[in-house]
Amino acid sequence: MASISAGQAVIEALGAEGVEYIFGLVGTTTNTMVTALYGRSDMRFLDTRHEEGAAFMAYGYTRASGKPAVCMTTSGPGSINLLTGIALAYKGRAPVVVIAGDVERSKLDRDGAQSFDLVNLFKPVTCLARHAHQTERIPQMLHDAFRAALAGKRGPAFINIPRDLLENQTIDAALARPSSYRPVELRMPGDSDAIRRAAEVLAQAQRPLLLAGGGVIDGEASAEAVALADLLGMALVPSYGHNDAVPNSHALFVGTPGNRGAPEALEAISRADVILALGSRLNQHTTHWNYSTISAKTRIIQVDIDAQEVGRNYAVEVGIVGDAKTVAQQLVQALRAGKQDQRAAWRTEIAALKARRKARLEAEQSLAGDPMMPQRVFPELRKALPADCMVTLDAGIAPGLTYDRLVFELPRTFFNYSGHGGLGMGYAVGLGTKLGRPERPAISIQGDGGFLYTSQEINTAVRHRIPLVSIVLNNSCHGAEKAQQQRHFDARYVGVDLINPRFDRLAEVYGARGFYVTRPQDIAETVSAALKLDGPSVIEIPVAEYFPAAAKLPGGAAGH
Ligand SMILES: Cc1ncc(C[n+]2csc(CCOP(=O)(O)OP(=O)(O)O)c2C)c(N)n1
Ligand SMILES: [Mg+2]
Repeated sequence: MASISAGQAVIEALGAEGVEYIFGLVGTTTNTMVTALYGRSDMRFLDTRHEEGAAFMAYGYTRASGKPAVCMTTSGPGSINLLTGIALAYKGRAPVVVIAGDVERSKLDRDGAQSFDLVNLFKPVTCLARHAHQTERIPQMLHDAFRAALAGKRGPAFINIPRDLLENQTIDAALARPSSYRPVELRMPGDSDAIRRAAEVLAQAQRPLLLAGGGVIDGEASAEAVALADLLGMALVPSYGHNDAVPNSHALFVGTPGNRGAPEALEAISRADVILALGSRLNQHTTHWNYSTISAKTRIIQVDIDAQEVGRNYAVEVGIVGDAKTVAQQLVQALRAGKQDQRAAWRTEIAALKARRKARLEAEQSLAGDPMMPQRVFPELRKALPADCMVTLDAGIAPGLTYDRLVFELPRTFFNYSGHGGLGMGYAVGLGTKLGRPERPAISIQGDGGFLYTSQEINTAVRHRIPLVSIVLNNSCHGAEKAQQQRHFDARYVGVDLINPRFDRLAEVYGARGFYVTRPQDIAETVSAALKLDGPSVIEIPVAEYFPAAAKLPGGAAGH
């Protein structure tokens, strides 16, 4: 058997997985691997200006494409800089495989230069975190990493490789097919008895509601969820953060719940007598984990690929372990056999909630103010964004208005902080989504606070020609926190007011296109023009401060 350099063997193993990009930043410990990419056209080192940007881009790439992503970074601080983004991938169920170079084995555990216990640092935010000890086992460890990253509800995996295992070392060149070391199709049906009991509960329901969670997106179950809702006249509500789980134009779609969502969706949830939580863990923002939104009398059927999630936050009437698509198909089949009630009264109620939401959002078109109220931006965005446009949100109060205001028709078009809550992820995650799905238009929406966290990645976007349209809603403050200080701390403002550069000019300095829009009537046209460019652009829109009436105390249910 021919031998190849160990660094090359790592790259070949990634090639066998169909990896297109390795997101990272160079360092001495990874040069054995990175240089093996020289001259390759099927795989590119996507070098960022900070490792955090690499982790965020990897997250965006895998969430948009559904394919695993890879990060490669060097020992100590280089890999530590990934942590925030990898924690996001952990919360967002994203298969990101991290390959970290480490100092040589003889220098480990001696407080040496750039030497830290990376495996233990990454353990709480990964599904697998391991240290390589033997050159020959490196391919096997990579297989373990991909298997762990893609199993169950998915997540990041971390492999730490001391540099002496790679330098001047060779390895057997034999390549394994992914299907030989990990399942490539994970379709797990629900237990037939549980399906029968769930179908009985659903058939008896008067006001059934389908809560479509992240498992509907990852399990590609949108069409099956809609078929089930159509069959039973179920209200369709995505769980918080997963607006793209079901088509928002559907007649039974109400809106997204949560503090940033539609009150009409919360009303639908509280009115439902049966909730089918499909691929949903009934997350905190959707439900508050109490009976303030969900009625204590409501019967809950929960479907999740991970048995650990079933019954975790609420007592369930029926718990089903299985993949969302297969279980939804099983339920449709079980229920088609019987005659289905059309639930005319419930359908009328759903239509009324929808109409109320529509009127509420349309009224925002007449909001006046200079600078404009941030809500005023959204009717204009609705005009400009194509149905397949991918939208990435940062944290912050103005970007958060998106949850209730933009329309999503296709899965894998909406990306946000996924329960991680880290400000500053929006821009680089948005860049990753565009690489993951280049045929779809992509925008990111962030505030002035969030944008400057990773704005240095405009340079990455320019160098790699990534045509992301980035919209900065500039209220010259950390608005979400200013709202808290105004409401709960007698407006004693500390650390919340900002003085910013002009973001459009910043973009131009980096070599990207910049736009500055002050009038609502210019927004749609500018966004449409920016979406036609073949390189990155930044659109700054000055907006007013906005203090929502319902801001909650820190540590309470409000989240941003
Ligand atoms: C990493 C991180 N640091 C701090 C916070 C707390 N935080 C949440 S929103 C916010 C302000 C966001 O400001 P900006 O991006 O300008 O958006 P705005 O709220 O003004 O619309 C801060 C500091 C956080 N969520 N994440
Ligand atoms: Mg702000």
